Amino acid sequence: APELLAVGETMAMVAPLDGAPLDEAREFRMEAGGAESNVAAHVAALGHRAAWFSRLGDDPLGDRILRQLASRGVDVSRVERDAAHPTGLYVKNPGRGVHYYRAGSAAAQLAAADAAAVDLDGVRILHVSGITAAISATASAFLDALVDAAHAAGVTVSFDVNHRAALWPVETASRRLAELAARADLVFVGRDEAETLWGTATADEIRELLPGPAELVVKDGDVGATLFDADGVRFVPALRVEVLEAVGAGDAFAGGYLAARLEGASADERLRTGHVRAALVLQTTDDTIEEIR
Ligand code: KDG
Repeated sequence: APELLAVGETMAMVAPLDGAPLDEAREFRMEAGGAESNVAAHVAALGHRAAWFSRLGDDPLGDRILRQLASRGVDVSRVERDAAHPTGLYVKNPGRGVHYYRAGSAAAQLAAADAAAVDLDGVRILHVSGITAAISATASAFLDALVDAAHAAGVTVSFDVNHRAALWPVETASRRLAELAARADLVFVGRDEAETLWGTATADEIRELLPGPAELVVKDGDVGATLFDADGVRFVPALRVEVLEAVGAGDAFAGGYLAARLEGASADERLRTGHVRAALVLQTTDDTIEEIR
């Protein structure tokens, strides 16, 4: 069984090769892009058994994602295919954000009843994110059912808030993401993201808002990350790096943290491993780091 199972939509990500704006770029690359599968890839790269579950279209983009994730060491054997709905797509416009083509995707069709088919046997950590709650009403219900199933099975639930402003209004996200975070055992959230969602300014204020999770990790960009757990509060500063592109750095941090956690590492070591993985991704235009592995 995998030590970590990550669940959530992965799309085909298209990005201009040379960082040129989308309306001018002439050459592109296409990689598997999904916050949760990125986490699985980092955990696998650090030597752990990591699997990813979602649903892909029964189309060439789906085939390509499966092949790319497998080549990053992720177990994709549980992934489902949907012949009636396509694999989602997203396109990066360097320096200006991303464009999603994911409405009606295969992953958005996941529904509460599908959670029962997700095999949690032997899994130590289930990693999910707020993106799944945002992509469709049925996927949101699937996420609730999956979290319930994990709790019932004694599997640790790791939740990255991952607010994506392009997917839903902030008022909706604010309420829903706080509720999901409160039900997780381990929560990752950005300080900025929390400010946008909940108006909290500091890590302490976020902990006051989310006293429930046994582990709460507040990431404050290039400043550092703070862990709140039963032993108290730990802060570890980020590494100083030249930032090329930040997409995927949060996933890298979570992957590093979770891999160290699987090893029983200390709080400081978990935070440090998160920073090291994030630093690798910050120095590339990839969402993950297959070439640095
Ligand atoms: O964290 C990186 C993700 O944002 C990216 O891979 C795409 O999963 C994605 C999303 O929904 O934004």
